[in-house]
Amino acid sequence: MRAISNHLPTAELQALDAAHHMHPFTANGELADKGVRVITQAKGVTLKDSEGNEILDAMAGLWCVNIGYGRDELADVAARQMRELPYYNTFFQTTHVPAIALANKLAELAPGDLNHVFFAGSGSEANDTNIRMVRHYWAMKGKADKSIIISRKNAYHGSSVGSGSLGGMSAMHEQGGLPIPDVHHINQPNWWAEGQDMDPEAFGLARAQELEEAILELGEDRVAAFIAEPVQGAGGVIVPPDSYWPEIQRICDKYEILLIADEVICGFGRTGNWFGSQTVNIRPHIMTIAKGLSSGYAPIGGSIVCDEVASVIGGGEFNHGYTYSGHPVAAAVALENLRIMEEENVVGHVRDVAAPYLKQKWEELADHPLVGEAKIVGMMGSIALTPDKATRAAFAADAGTAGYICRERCFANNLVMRHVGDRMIISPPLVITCDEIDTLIARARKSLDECLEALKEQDLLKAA
Ligand code: PXG
Repeated sequence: MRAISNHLPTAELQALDAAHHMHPFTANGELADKGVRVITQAKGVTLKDSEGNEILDAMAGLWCVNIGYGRDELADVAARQMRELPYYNTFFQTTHVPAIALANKLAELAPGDLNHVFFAGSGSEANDTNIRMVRHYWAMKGKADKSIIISRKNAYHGSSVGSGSLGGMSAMHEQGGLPIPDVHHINQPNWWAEGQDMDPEAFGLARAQELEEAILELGEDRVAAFIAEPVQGAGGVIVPPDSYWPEIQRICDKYEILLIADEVICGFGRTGNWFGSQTVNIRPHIMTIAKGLSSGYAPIGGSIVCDEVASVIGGGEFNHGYTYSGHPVAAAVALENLRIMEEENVVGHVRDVAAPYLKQKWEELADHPLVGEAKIVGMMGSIALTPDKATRAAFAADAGTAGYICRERCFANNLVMRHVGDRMIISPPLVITCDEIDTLIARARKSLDECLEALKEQDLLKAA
């Protein structure tokens, strides 16, 4: 077989991809007809494709390349670690230096008494760990009936059987027999889509109080934990009203429910603090981490666990773990990523420079005729497309029709901005400069203009 490389013509790479590669969350037949985009290289915030296009990646890959592409330090550390100790496990009373060092570093960075780390290979695996860990915790305390985990509709916690069950994506639950038993979903704090004529703060409070209602209905002695993203990411960057999180914290405290903050997107600087929990001011017992932990350079995730839960779990054998828990190469890469973030004060850059500048420019997009609200926390933002701002109307066409048109215009204008239904979302690398933010906004605005024209031409600018 001929070597497959960047040098093959795009059409040939597309045909080979279509023949043998099954893509995640993709209608593979349709994609094969359309032709997949082949990304060949990347540097800073810019991707290059096989046609030579230079594309500003306003999604940081899949919300993960926080320090930007092309950092040689990470490549060097990975090569060094592979030579020294490419693999060893952390089962059977063994450990290695990268896992020791990374666990110590995470305990130092994490707030409060979140001092213990259980490693996984991804966010999905880490949330599977969390399901078993919180249930086992209560069983160890003699309360085995406390096994229900409350989550939220439209949450994303991963794609494995367990984490996909925690998530509240109905399209995922429709396939493969999800959810597993003893997972309960309450409504999300999405004021734009679901707040009707309520004031946002009153709505935020009402949605938080659904947690209390659920606990009372299910029985306090049955509920183990509540899991949520500080700011929902894959659900469309849904920023909760300020009233939401203090009420959730109050309810978790009152009923002794473990609080799991899924920091897979919000963690490692995305919201302007090391963790989203600090931004929304909550005190989780467990934080799920992945993505920005290694800036996506190596697959690694984990659970950062508080003293109390770790001590109870440590009272016996926890029959759980992954071949790649604390993988030495991934751990070494993550450590180097965190070292760079500290040395270059990436979180400070977000807080003091990039996020305030992006916020100003992003919120100006709300002037656009197609844009209802523009929401942003740190470096994760969303805009709601609407045919009628005054009534916050949805489009008459199927949800996602307008969003898809907009996304296609973005790609044509060399910008990766995603759509979730008819919300457009961004989550750029944290190291993005103000000049690059200007480029991002200019391309977004041009794409919105073109999307508006296309919607008019296709007679789609109609309210439901
Ligand atoms: N929790 C959260 C909050 C996530 O965003 C996961 C867990 C699962 O992590 P892994 O590493 O198993 O993928 C995620 C992942 C999207 C998209 O379309 C988002 C994610 C993954 C894939 C697609 O926005 N987030």
